[in-house]
Amino acid sequence: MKRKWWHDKVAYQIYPKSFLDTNGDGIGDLKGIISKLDYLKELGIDIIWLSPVYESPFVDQGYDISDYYKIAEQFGTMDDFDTLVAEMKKRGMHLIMDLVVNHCSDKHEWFQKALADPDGPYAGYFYFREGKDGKAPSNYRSYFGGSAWTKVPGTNKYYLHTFAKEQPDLNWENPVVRKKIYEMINWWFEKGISGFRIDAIINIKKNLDFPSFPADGDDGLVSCDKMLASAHGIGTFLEEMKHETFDKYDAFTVGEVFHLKEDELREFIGEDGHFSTKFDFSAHVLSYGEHGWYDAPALDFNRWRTALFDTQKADLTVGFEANIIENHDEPRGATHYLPAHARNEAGVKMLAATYFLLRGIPFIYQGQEIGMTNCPFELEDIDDIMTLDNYRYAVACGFPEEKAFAGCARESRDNARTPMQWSDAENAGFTTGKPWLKVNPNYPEINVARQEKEYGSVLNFYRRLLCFRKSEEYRDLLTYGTFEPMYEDQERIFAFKRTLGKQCLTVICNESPAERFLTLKEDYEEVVFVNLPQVTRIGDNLILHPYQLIVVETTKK
Ligand code: ISL
Ligand code: CA
Repeated sequence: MKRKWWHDKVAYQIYPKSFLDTNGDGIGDLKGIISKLDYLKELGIDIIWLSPVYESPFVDQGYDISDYYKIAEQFGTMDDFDTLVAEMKKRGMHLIMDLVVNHCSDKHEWFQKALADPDGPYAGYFYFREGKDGKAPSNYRSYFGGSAWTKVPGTNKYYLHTFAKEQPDLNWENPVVRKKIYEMINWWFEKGISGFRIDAIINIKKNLDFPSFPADGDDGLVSCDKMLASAHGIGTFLEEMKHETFDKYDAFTVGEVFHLKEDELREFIGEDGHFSTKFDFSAHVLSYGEHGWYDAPALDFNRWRTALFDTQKADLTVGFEANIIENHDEPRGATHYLPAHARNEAGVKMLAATYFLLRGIPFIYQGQEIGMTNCPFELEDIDDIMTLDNYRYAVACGFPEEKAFAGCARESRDNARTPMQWSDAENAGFTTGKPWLKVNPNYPEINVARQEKEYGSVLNFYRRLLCFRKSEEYRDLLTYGTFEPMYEDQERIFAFKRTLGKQCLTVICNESPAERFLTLKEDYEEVVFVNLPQVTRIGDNLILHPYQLIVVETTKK
């Protein structure tokens, strides 16, 4: 495998609105990020993924862009951005931006011009289609609820939006649109960034017949996923984009790719794939409810382990996946992936190690490194458009309000978006003003300042874990080593082996609340990494304490 500069790197996602506010307006900003670069460097971060900072009406928190060439004034100025890039360069860090080009904001100049002249050239930047029998062209439900078609005022035409109505989908079939997108991408590269995380990218290829499908809900609509699944030929767009942009800059690109067909893996993340890597969402999708978030199933250990292991096995000869525990669209991993009995410091550390010693590029989401948890919300605390939609849908389906809300709150994207907990000062040290979103009330216990001082804190564990991953001794093994599941017959044991040449590490985690006795299948050299100080070994047997993680150097028996 050709070695790439990003293979052994560790990334960190910043959700700028919630990271750190420096001017008291309750909204995080670029200056806040700049002031914490040393903190991130010390944590062991090489790459920062910045969620959107472009000008936006913030209907979907910046994922609705009204000007791709401007920084949102809430976040600062283009000078601040240039300073951020320069300060990161100084520290040997790389910045990747969020590329949101499936759709833009309805306030974008292109869409405004399209509305002003629905038969003119700008209408061709979007999907404007005639209605049928006084109704929308087809029966798609958007991801954020309701029809994916909204009427163009004063006409019989509708425009397509797979997300909110304020996020019209861009017409990738139009070569002028593609050219403008590539120009914009290259403009950002010229500013010194190293790549992109690429939003909702599977959505760019539509089935241009826009057929209706049998309804999958009481609303008579069907998820727009159904139409997207019937579209073919996305690879042509992705290859063109890569050729016109990423290839020229040796960029690192991460696709937000859901629902990949099995035979497409190599095409997407193989050596000459469309992207450097893509996120592994196999664990996340286990919680999709049949009707939305309110009937999301509880996490099942065996399904979770199998999902992650299957990805690892499929990837081995193909490429690298980006491993995440959580992101800005998901509940907090410390709550979501751990059973109630393991929601403690040892459990959080164990979870980190299960992911970060896998093969792939680790991505940490802000606050994960201190074990931030889901937040106790009331309905009026919720900001997120998707949570509110899931709640309304659940109530419309006849679920009692309280139960509907409890289900949606558990899965809410706002869990990840509460302000970063820096200290036990008011508002967790995030702002001196009124935070834009509720601060998790557990900030006096869970915060950076406190964990800096405690040797055994989650934060210090993350630092040690990243050091271990990047140590001279194990870096190559943990980057390029093969993956093999271990002890799969053992309930609630998550274990795997990484091997490179003669070197072998076996990672063993006890997810159960009880002590476990494990007879090692291999010759045991030494324990090289742990989350609990005490390791009990009797001959070839290990006694695993609840939530214990042990990494042993082993040799084949
Ligand atoms: O959030 C999801 C699952 O939890 C997805 O359905 C998500 O909406 C989808 O993956 C696309 O997400 C991305 O694009 C959206 C934006 O709201 C998300 O924040 C972003 O990550 C629209 O731009
Ligand atoms: Ca601010």
